[in-house]
Amino acid sequence: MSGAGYGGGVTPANTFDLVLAAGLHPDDAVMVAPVLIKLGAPIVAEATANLHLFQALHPLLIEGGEKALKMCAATRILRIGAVPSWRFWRDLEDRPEVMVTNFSRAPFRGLAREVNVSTHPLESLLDLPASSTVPWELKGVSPDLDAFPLSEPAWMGHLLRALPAGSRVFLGNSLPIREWNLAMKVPAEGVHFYANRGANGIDGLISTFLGVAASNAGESWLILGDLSALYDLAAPWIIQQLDNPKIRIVIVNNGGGKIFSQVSSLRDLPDKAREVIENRHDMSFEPFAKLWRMDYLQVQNPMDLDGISDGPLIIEIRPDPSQTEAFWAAWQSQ
Ligand SMILES: Cc1ncc(C[n+]2csc(CCOP(=O)(O)OP(=O)(O)O)c2C)c(N)n1
Repeated sequence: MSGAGYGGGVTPANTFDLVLAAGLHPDDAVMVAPVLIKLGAPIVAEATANLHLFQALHPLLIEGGEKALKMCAATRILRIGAVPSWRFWRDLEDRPEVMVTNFSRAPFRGLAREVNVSTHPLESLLDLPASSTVPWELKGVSPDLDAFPLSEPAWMGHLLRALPAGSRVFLGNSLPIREWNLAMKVPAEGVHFYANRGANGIDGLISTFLGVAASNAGESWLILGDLSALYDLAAPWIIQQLDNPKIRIVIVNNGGGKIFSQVSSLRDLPDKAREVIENRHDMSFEPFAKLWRMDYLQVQNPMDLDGISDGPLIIEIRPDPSQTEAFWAAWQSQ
C-alpha cells in the first residue's frame, strides 16, 4: 500500500467524515471520482481538484471553503491531491486528535506533525475499502458576491461565467486562487483548472501557463495578480510559436501584492512599512500588451467580458478597493 517516501507501511484509515481535495490533474480526477462517489462523504474541493467535472459529485461538493470548514466537526479527514490552501488545513497542525489520511502523487504529509497522519500513493486509494459514516452535516455557505459586484472575489465570479466550454484555466499563485475558490460554482462543460502554488509560486507564472496552453485546442485563460505578471514580462515571446494562441491573460491589478494586506501579523505595521511589503504601484499593463503585440482590454464592468477578441489578449481588471474591503468585512462577520 505504501511506496518509497510514503507512509512507510502504515495501513491507511478507511473511514472518513470529510474529504479535502486540491491540485488533481483532470486524469487523476477521473481516477478518484468513482471512489468519492461511493464514499459519499462531504467534499471541500478547490477548483484545481477538478471534481466539478463529475455531476454525481455535485451534491457532495460543499460551498464556502474556509467558512464551511470552520463549522466542521470532522475528526477523520481524507486529503486527496495537493496540499490544500485553506487556513483550516494549517490549523490541523495543532489538532493531533484529527486523523489525516493523505493520498497524493507527492510523498509529503503537508503537515509537520507525525501523529495521526499517514500518506499513501494516489493510486492506492482505488484499493481502499473506504467507508463514510457522516455523523454530522457540513453546511455550505455562499458568499454574497452580488452585493459587491466590483470587488475582487465578485470579479472571479464574472470570469467564471465568461469561460466557454473546454477552456483551460490557470490560476495565479496569490489571492486569485483563494478568491476563485470562494466564487467557484460549476463552470461550463469541460473547463479544467491548473495552478501554481508555494513559496516560489509567482516565478514564471505566465511561462508556465503558456506551457499548459500550448497543447489546448480551446481557449486558455490565466488569472493572476499584477506583481506576478510584472515578474514574468518576457514570457509572451513564445506566443508567436504556438499553433492555437486563443490566449487570455487576465491581470487583476490591485496595485501590489495585496495578499500581504490579509496577513494579520502585518496589519499593525505603519503604513509606510506595509507599502514596501506590498510593493504598491500604479502601473498600467497596456504598454506590456503593446510590447508583445497583444490585444488589450481594460474592463470596467462585467459586461465588458462579452464578445472579447480571439486574442492573444490581455485583460486588465481594476477591482474596486472599497468594495473588496467591504466584501471581506461582510464575509468575516457572516
Ligand atoms: C518567486 C517568489 N517570490 C516571492 C513570493 C512571495 N509572494 C507570494 S504572493 C506575492 C505577491 C503577489 O502579488 P500579486 O501577484 O499582485 O497578487 P495579489 O497578492 O495582489 O493577489 C509574493 C511576492 C513568491 N510566491 N514567489
